[in-house]
Amino acid sequence: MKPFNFTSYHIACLLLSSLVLAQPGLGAAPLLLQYTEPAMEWEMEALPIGNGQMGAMIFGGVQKEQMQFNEESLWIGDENDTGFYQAFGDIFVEFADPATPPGSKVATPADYHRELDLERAVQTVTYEKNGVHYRREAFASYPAKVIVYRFTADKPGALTGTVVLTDMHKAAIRAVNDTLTSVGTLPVNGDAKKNKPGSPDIKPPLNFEAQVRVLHEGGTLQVNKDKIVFTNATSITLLLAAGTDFLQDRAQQWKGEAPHAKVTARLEAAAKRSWDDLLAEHLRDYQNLFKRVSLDLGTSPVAALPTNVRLANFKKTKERDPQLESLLFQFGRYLTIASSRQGGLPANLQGKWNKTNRPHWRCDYHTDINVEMNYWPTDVANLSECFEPYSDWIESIRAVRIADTLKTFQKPGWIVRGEFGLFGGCSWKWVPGASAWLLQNSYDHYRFTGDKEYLRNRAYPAMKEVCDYWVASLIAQPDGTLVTPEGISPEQGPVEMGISFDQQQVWELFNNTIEASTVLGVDAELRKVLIEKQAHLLPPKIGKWGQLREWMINQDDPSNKHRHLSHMIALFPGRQISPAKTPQLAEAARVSMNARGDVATGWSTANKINLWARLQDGDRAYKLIVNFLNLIKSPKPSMSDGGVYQNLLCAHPPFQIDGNFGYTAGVCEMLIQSHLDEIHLLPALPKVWANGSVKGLRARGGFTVDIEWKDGKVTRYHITSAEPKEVRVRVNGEQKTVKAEKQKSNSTENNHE
Ligand code: FUC
Repeated sequence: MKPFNFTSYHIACLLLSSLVLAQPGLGAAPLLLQYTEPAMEWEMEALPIGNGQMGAMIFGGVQKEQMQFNEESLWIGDENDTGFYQAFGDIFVEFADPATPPGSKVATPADYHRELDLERAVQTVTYEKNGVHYRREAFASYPAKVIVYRFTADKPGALTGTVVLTDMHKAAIRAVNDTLTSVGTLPVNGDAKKNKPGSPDIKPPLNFEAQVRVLHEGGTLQVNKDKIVFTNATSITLLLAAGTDFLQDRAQQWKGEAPHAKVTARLEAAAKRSWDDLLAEHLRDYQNLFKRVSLDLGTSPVAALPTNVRLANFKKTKERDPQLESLLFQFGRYLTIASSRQGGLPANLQGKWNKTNRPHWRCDYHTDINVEMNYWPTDVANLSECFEPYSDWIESIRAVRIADTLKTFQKPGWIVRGEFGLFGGCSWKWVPGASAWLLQNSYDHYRFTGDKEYLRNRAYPAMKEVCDYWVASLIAQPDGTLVTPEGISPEQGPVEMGISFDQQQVWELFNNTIEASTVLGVDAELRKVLIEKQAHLLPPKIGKWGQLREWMINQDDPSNKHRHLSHMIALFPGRQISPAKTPQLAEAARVSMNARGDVATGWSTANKINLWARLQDGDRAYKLIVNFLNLIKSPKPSMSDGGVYQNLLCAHPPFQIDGNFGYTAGVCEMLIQSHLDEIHLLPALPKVWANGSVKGLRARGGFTVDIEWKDGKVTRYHITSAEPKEVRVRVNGEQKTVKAEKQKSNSTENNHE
């Protein structure tokens, strides 16, 4: 480990921040991930930018910059098989070292600084070399659908080098004038042939294209074979656009317009605009979403230090770094905006970032917790627009799943396997309860937004289909109890009837569908059937050692430390079990959680934050936050000890983004809960968060909530909604009905003391 070289920048920051007492609201440092060295390693050190449609990981190398990039629809796979999310390519910018004055050593860069600013979604690298100050800035624009990367120097003509585009599928690279282009076709899916020899290609191959436009101020450009050389420029700006002919429409065989025209149009439009104009548009778009929520858990004297240093400090000393806790919370929101935007595809196992064509676990949409966890924070953290890609994707795959379920099980409705792809193809084991879990997210989105059209046209029809599967599949016991057919409790234990995971998923699904049909005033007959079935479902059981049973037959082993907690769905994200309504079952859940322990993979640690929050045990939830802030220094896969890398990406290990989203959801769950038809403020506040504030969180029923607290008690809260309406609030141990005021931009009235 190289000794950390304190630069003047850091000493100044340390002095400044040490003047600030660790009091909330005083001198909150900017939301920066910052480093004093380039990234050497993709997974643990490079920094992500994204606009939903594209993602990029940037290394910040001085002599040679690397930007690895993805386009969200570049998948192999089809309706038969999950396939794999693919890597697209890399852009390299190799600088020719300005002639080093004779006799002088080749200067290394001084004052190197690399940062990702979460408030602007801009990545910046600065350093000084041979008396010249260099600056790079990159962002991914959702409105312009391009990635923009500018390199500048404070000495005219200081930039000479080569721009290289590479392609991960060996597509030919063309260099013409100021543009590099890669064009190629993906095979449909090698796996379908392997898994189901002779299976027909359910869809035609995918065509893809990327273009990089090189703009420059000063100096010259020239083509050199398949590269572009820039000489004595004062600035260069790269514009990247990429696309495929994917169309999210099975009836069109998932095939839309060829990518060339739309990729070219994006670059042409962006090339006509100034850097300032593109940046201003990007900031307006991004900050409209990101700035809705602020979180202040206190300040840290070390907030100005490099992020990797802070993480290492924390791992060694366990000295609280409140601004690291809130930085990681906001990083989850940043990643949601960067990986899931309207008109695009949902965040997969790695969001939109993937460096290989055979990624871990296919970089797909695993259905037995991972893709669901990706969307746990979206509504509560006030990013409801970012849920749309998830909803669009579910809508697009229903027909594929219905056909496969009918063919395989001769049952109506639909279920899925554990591995799940873009086109509805799936692989690995069947997980019958998982399709209901996918739709728990879908219904919860309605509960937050109150959008009846979405409920009527999207969520409810899919929920009814999956209800059809379970009504046709439940097995009546002699005493009339309804149990689910043989299934697995993801991902361990025997195949059994009546496993808790399935029973709880069915209970939630029926409960939500009954509620939805009432809200919509439809399907009274179906509602009656579901009410009757729900009442006869095998309920959660308490076992011999006081635990919440995971199986109907198999005995739970108190020494079982499995990362999955599939029998806890009813506690979170479900609402069948709660301390308020089912105290005995909640206590049994606590016993099971204690038995499972606190060491787990990244996403499992994040899941446990949410579960302990639902048990209203803030100190225990915080213990898992401490565990999640565990700096992991190796991408070597581990099925037990997770945390985060120095770039704050979740380490399963390897990299898996669901833990980032699960962490953000968990912090929200500690501060506000609204699943039981009331808004509970600070339901799981740890002692260490004695003083703080949060603004802009959402509660089910369409409410926006601000909370301030001191010495562990709510001192002020403010609830607004689209239209003024009453709402039940639980605050400081007291239940009351208050009036939420109409949402205004800077409303200060109606603060409750
Ligand atoms: C499930 C989990 C694994 C991993 C994979 C993507 O199989 O059990 O830990 O997260 O999904």
